[in-house]
Amino acid sequence: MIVAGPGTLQPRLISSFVGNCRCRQSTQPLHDIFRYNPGSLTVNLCTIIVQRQMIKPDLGVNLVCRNTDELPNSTRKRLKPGKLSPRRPVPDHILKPPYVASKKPPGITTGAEVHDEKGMECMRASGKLAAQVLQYAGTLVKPGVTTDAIDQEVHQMIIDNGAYPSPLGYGGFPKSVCTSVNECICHGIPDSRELEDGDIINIDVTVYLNGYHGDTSATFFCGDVDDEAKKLVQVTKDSLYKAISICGPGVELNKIGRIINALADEHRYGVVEQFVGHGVGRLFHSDPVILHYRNNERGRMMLNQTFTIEPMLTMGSIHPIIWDDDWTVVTADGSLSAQFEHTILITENGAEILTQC
Ligand SMILES: [Co+2]
Repeated sequence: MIVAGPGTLQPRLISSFVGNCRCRQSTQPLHDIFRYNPGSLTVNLCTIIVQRQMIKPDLGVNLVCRNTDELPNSTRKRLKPGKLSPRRPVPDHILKPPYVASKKPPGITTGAEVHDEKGMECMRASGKLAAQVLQYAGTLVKPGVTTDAIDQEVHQMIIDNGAYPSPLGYGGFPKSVCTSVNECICHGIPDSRELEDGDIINIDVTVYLNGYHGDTSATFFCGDVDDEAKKLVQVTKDSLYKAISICGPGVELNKIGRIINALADEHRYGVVEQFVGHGVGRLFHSDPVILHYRNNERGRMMLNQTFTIEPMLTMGSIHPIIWDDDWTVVTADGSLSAQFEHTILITENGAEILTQC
């Protein structure tokens, strides 16, 4: 298949699940930090690929875990890791993506996901299931509920529907869903932490059904959430829908980042740069890279193509710090972060949101 998109992932691919690498605060341009280097690459779940050597030397400067519990101007406590439950089994009859059995980190493929009729139907089915699971997961969000309990329910519902929870075993990710609470930007691992009144939590669901991934996330309120946090969540959601509204065949991909960044600017929110949207379909992560911030990257949307848009907006710092678990990404200053995500299909008339109930 000939692909005209931003075409190649080189030299700076990013995708939406990272791991085994550390992010850092930097004054360097993003492209320097995230230059793609096949030799030094470790890919993980959802959002980046980084050149590890460039990242590691700064580890000592930017604390991976901070000692201070309190956050400035807030009664909220910093997020801390909880305990993980054992890995949940998946029945033999469920079709598993190839990366599950492989010991190697998942690779990145440079082809766009452009589908024939059958492929589009499969994408609609996996997108719909992902949306249903996400909607159900949202009903579980209440004070006192652990993120592990949400993982348990999500895992069971996906399996009951004959699908595989895509994050489980992707690059070593230990759970079936990502739960990112408060200052967690993305890739939070479900654990023993109980949700608290006033928390916000992003739940990111990806299912693998009949050989196709559907990927979606939303940020939910736990109990009584303050107005500032509510507004961040609403603007983040609005930015996703605004971006989707301009999509269509031949449209430049960089319009997505421009429209999201413009809305964030209006409200003085930050746009996280290191984690991006991605092609999705037969592969969990592929071309194109979808940048959510203002950029001039080349590449256009193609008819019958599927990819995600998944902006992460913050109230303060956009700099990510990754915990020792190699997954959990939090804002450097502990400020809140919200995210919404849909898988979309480029149609003749624009874009169809596949991850809708
Ligand atoms: Co994604």
